[in-house]
Amino acid sequence: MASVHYRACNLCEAMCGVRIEYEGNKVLSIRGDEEDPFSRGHICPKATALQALYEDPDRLRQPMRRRDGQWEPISWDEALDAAAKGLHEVQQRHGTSAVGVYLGNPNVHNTGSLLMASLFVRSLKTKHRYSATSVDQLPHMLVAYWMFGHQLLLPVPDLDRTQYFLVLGANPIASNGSLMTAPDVRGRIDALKARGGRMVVVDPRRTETAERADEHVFITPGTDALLLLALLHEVMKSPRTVPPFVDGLEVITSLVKQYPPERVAAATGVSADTIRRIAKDFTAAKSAVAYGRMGTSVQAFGSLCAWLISVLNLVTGNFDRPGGAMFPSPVFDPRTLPKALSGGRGSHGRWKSRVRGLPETGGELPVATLAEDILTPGEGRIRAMVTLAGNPVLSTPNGRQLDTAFAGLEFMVAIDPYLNETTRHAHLILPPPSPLEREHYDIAFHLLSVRNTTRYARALFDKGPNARHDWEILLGLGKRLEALRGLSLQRRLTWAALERLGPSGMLDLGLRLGPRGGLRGLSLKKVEKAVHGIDLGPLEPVLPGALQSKGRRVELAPKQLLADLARLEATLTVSTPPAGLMLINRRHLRDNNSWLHNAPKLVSGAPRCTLLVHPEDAQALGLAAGDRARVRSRVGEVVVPVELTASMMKGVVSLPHGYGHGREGVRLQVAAAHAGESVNDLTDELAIDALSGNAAFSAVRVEVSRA
Ligand SMILES: Nc1nc2c(c(=O)[nH]1)N[C@H]1C(S)=C(S)[C@@H](COP(=O)(O)OP(=O)(O)OC[C@H]3O[C@@H](n4cnc5c(=O)[nH]c(N)nc54)[C@H](O)[C@@H]3O)O[C@H]1N2
Ligand SMILES: Nc1nc2c(c(=O)[nH]1)N[C@H]1C(S)=C(S)[C@@H](COP(=O)(O)OP(=O)(O)OC[C@H]3O[C@@H](n4cnc5c(=O)[nH]c(N)nc54)[C@H](O)[C@@H]3O)O[C@H]1N2
Ligand code: SF4
Ligand SMILES: [Mo]
Repeated sequence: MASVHYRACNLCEAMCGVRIEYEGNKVLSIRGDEEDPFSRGHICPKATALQALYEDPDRLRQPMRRRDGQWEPISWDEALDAAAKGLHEVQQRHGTSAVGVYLGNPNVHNTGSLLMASLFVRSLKTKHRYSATSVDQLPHMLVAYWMFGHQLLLPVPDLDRTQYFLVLGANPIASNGSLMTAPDVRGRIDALKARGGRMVVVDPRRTETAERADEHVFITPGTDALLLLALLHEVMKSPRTVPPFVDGLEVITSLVKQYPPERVAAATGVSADTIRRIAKDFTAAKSAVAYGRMGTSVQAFGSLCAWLISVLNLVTGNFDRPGGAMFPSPVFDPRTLPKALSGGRGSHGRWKSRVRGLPETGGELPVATLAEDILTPGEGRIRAMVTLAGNPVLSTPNGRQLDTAFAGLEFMVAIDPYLNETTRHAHLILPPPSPLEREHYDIAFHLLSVRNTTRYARALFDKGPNARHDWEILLGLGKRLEALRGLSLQRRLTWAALERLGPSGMLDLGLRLGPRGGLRGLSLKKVEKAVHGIDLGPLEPVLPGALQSKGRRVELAPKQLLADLARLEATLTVSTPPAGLMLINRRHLRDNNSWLHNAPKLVSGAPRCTLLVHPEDAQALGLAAGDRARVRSRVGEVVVPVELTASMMKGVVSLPHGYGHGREGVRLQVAAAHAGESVNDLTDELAIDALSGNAAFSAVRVEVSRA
């Protein structure tokens, strides 16, 4: 007899409700949950990967050890003991910071990891901590820390109520939204238009999102901060008022005087008239919100962009009010967890990377420095690595260099269900079960959601006795590592208590102690009973109470950001632009970073790892559709098929991110047949947002020729 299970899909940030029909231990179908008040039945093609991941014969189901180039299955106890011992020995030989750790994106989609990974990372006692944050949203977090006093106070566009949606460098129709949890983003954009609202997309490519907008504006990659300053110049021609808890308006008022639209038009490729018109429409709209994502985050001025976007929303009165940028109020709020579990309010510059001297942010170093911190001889060098749900060989700049670095490590442990481009370098792989075999609560994305909701589901399938969840692996390793150093009774009790409590115990506590907790309030049981999730209403104003800064004030003009403007200013005085084309990246609805290419349904159809080139650029290069092009950057080269399209801005070419599965030794049969090339074999580890250290993937200079 078939049964039905409801949960939220955890494969991207949208939190769509899914309805899974199953019989015994078999999935029969996966559909959208029509009764989910938030996602209203919407899902995307990736939801089927929940089944594909569960069934994938390539997914590892037992710990693996590499010996003399051969992989052999071993028991969990053996594996955890060997992993802890290997790490401990490297630390004894070379010091605690000789072990580095990298946390990848799926951690943020994994309830147990989100709750327990910090504890494990702390137990490593290393300063060499890295994560996918520094190839992603790091500038937003740093700016939030400086402006609002907490790295997780991230403003979210109130998509369902805004009348003017200005999108810079995001493609939510393909990505399903980021730092903006909004299931069925397409339907929500249609609703915006149906209520007479307007959407303007600023992007060097006319994307799927731009196609649906009222207006698309091409922009030269990496110049959004200039555009934002010019928009502010126009907006601030009339006097602006800000709430009494906001400091720094005078600084902004005088700063933006230097950026009339004419001054930035040539650099940005956006005409002064267009800038003036957007500024006028933005201020005239009943409500408006500017929203910037990957295109503005992973570029040389990522922090300036994140800052100026919030400034624009703030000075136009579109902050913390319906239709503007708002802060969600999650019922389980990770910001209220003890620092050991959550990472705290934020930090910057407490220590520096060993080789390039880049500052730490939020306790992490920029991953663009990881390879050099492994490869450069000398004191404090990294000799061993732990990767947790990450594939940095494909996802961080100059991936080939990291490939080489990992290959030379004394010891490496990967916590990952696949033998892929990164984990092939490990000595031990510790694989967790697939998403359907674990409970799920979105700890991160309720913080970023366009509506307040809550939802929890238990595991659909029993993981079986011979499997360990991520959190069990993390606690198992942390405990063993500390035991090798001589564990105090108190620490032993702490680990044991956490093992007993588990993620569900922690969730229950957090819900009960949270804003909707209390005697008759929410508990995990109550949330679980509401199988389609609970709608808690639209976002509500929370300022100044929610601010975590001294005196609960917003700093409109943080000194670090003001100082960084000199770097931007310098780009305006360059007389001759460098030669070559500018490379940007893209996402496709059926990709998910580097790791869902082993799901057959998601890779079917025409090959997607192509170089998009404007027809006029192609002609000048002697390239025709279907040709193969050699693309060369400072760090490497790839050969890829060419696709001609006028959707590209002239002078700009685009490759998807997340391909490159042709490397030797990966065990991903389907992906290997759709290998493609890795865009990060071209991106440059020296190209960063100098302020945050975030990777600058946009505007990489490349030479393109016929292969
Ligand atoms: N050039 C370029 N580079 C980019 C980007 C870009 O746009 N352009 N985007 C960047 C962005 S936004 C991100 S987030 C990063 C992603 O970078 P990463 O997080 O390093 O890479 P992913 O491709 O997400 O790989 C995830 C890994 O986690 C494993 N995994 C999946 N689920 C689980 C789980 O539940 N537990 C465990 N233990 N492992 C799991 C997968 O098998 C895979 O090995 O890439 C970045 N890199
Ligand atoms: N289908 C699918 N969905 C995903 C993912 C996936 O890999 N596939 N990954 C998930 C992850 S981890 C994340 S972080 C999100 C990312 O979500 P988004 O940020 O929405 O995704 P991207 O497609 O990277 O959008 C970036 C856009 O910026 C543009 N761009 C590039 N350079 C510039 C520039 O300098 N200025 C401006 N204005 N635009 C520029 C690009 O052309 C692109 O359209 O997506 C998530 N969802
Ligand atoms: S949009 Fe995201 S959450 Fe929704 S079904 Fe697709 S992958 Fe899952
Ligand atoms: Mo990401």
